[in-house]
Amino acid sequence: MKLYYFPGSPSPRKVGIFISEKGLEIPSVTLNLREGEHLTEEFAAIHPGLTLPVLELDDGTCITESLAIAHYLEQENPSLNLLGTDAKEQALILMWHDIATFEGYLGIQEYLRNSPEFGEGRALPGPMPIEQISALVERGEKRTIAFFDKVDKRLSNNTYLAIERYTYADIVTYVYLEFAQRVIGKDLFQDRKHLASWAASISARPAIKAIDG
Ligand SMILES: N[C@@H](CCC(=O)N[C@@H](CS)C(=O)NCC(=O)O)C(=O)O
Repeated sequence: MKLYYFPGSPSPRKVGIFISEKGLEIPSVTLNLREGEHLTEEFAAIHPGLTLPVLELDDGTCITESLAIAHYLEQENPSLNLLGTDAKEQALILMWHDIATFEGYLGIQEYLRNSPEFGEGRALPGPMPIEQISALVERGEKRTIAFFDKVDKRLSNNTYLAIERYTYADIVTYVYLEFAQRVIGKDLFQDRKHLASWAASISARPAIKAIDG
């Protein structure tokens, strides 16, 4: 088994934290997305969509999409359940995963990938050149802020996002929060005290400290 990975980008980082939480040792190949190390024919043969992460199994099967990789690893390594033990838990975790990804992550991506600093023709990942739309910068920021307002409200009477314990929904939302702070450069903790104390408890987790060194 081999993980194609880049620790500095949100989708691979979610899987990296998941693996660290489970205490798994999976050999990895780092491709620096910022340097374009994934934009090669060699990597296209592994994943024509040209995104990370990719989990290559020993039989050559390549699993892409971070949620699918997490699901596979959870089935194979059930200890420290992160994706729910029964139908209700699983549904709530997937529900918050989707809310976070569609409302949070996509908003941040709209902001980042349509900003003048981002390379032209790369407004969406993948092999096809997609031009930027500058109006999406402002819309992306609005979506992102609205998402973290929603999370702060949810955390005002819940310790964790989806259910009463730490799950993959917390991992993805924490990674998107770090990503938003870095990209949008606003203090998202100001006036969001529940988000701030939740983030402090997540960042103190040994599994996260372990991968951040
Ligand atoms: N749905 C995919 C998204 C994968 C994705 O977009 N990964 C980004 C990094 S966060 C990427 O590889 N981007 C390559 C590029 O921008 O060229 C997942 O969950 O893994």
